[in-house]
Amino acid sequence: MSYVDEVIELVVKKNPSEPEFHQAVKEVLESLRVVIEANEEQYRKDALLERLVEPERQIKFRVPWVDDKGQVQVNTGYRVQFNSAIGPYKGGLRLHPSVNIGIIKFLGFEQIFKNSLTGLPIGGGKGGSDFDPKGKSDREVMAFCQSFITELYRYIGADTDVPAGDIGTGAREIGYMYGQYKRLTGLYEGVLTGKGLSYGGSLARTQATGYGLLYLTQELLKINGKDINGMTAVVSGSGNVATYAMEKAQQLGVKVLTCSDSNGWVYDPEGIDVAAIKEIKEVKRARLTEYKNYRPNAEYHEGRGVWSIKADLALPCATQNELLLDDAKQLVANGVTAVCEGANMPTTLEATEYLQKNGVIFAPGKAANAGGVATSALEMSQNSERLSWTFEEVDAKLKGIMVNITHNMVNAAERYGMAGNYVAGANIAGFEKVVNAMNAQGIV
Ligand code: NDP
Ligand code: 2IT
Repeated sequence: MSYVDEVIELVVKKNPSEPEFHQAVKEVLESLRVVIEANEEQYRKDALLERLVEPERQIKFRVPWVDDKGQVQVNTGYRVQFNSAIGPYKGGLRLHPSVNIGIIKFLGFEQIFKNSLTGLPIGGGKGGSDFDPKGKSDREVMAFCQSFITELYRYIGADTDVPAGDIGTGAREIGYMYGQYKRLTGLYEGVLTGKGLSYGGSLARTQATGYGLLYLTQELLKINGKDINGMTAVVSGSGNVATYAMEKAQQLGVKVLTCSDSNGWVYDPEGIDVAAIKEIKEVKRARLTEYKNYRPNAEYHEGRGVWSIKADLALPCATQNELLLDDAKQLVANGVTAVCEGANMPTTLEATEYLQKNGVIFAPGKAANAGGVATSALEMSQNSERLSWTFEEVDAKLKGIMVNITHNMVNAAERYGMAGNYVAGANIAGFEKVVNAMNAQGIV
């Protein structure tokens, strides 16, 4: 059996009931097959892949807090410190009822290669909890965040592990976590990113993932001889990534037709009103059903359905496995040009394969959504030098990073005879630096 197949089998056997982690490992290792086979003997001897798929450390803890009725609630907290070969662990904290160790491991594994692709010195990690911020009062969210950090604070730090936002963790949650970290340690340091601008946050971090997604999409289309200006797009999600993806898309001359939340989706043939989405989601923390109050001509549908609308671009920006094989077939039938992932692993393996086989330009999340973590690393730099850069400076750096990632991904695929396969390109480009650093640092 080949080394790649052996390690995939090992991962499934050692980590049963973690299907998302299996999926992430399969996607990466399958696409690295050529690279690994070229070095198989040495990698096998060094157990390189076994080390790569085993997190350096996994922390799991109890998070008790008191709700507004005086009832004690108990959640589970996680932090997976996956790989520190190229820098301190870096990655977000997801707060969603679906969170379990397999989800955090898939996200942490992806994060290793994504962070490497940014070209910045950050290792891979991820954390979170099965806590659901939806419908909770600010006090309840604060009680949870304080309890979460009261355990996690001993494992994180500006030079060891720097968490940030993800699903369910935005500026409010980061603020409460930062306050508690500072209270417990007495340190005013850049231990979290995505902070508010008044206490060490970076301009453009809020916009970074969505804007970065569009910078990469624009560049990738250009490389393929196409102009993004004048295209149409279908977007899923209506959170941080989706909102700023829609905003930048519109700035680049794209008409955005849809967005969604976990209850339903809107179709606005005149183009989504991003200011309305911001008010509904960021200010009111309400549901998309409200969108019709702002745009009476738009349609609201329960359930899922954004991929049924004909468009040039599909930008999944909500969650994992939200674009399935049938959706891919529908997109292809509707003549989609490109699918670029704002979310982490939103497209299933079968759907990805179908899109690639049918000539759709497909940009994987670990490249396409790397703008968020890249700008987090820029926030770390600003915190270290105790200075803050202007919006224009950060945005220009973000754009440069995304353009670089695009070319590195395209070139890596070509180098290994897989031109146009950007999944392979991103994985190869991300893998090379990490492996180089792991080899240089010996068996650790
Ligand atoms: P938010 O919490 O701001 O928004 C998430 C959006 O996705 C909401 O519209 C939410 O709907 C929807 N959603 C979440 N879970 C589900 C689900 N199970 N089914 C259907 N819809 C769902 O998160 P972000 O925008 O920050 O994150 C979105 C994706 O982007 C995630 O995959 C995340 O890992 C990834 N990402 C985020 C980065 C960041 O900087 N924030 C950076 C890189 C990637 P509802 O409100 O109804 O739950
Ligand atoms: O998936 C991701 O890259 C993020 N949620 C952002 C991580 C970060 O550290 O900014």
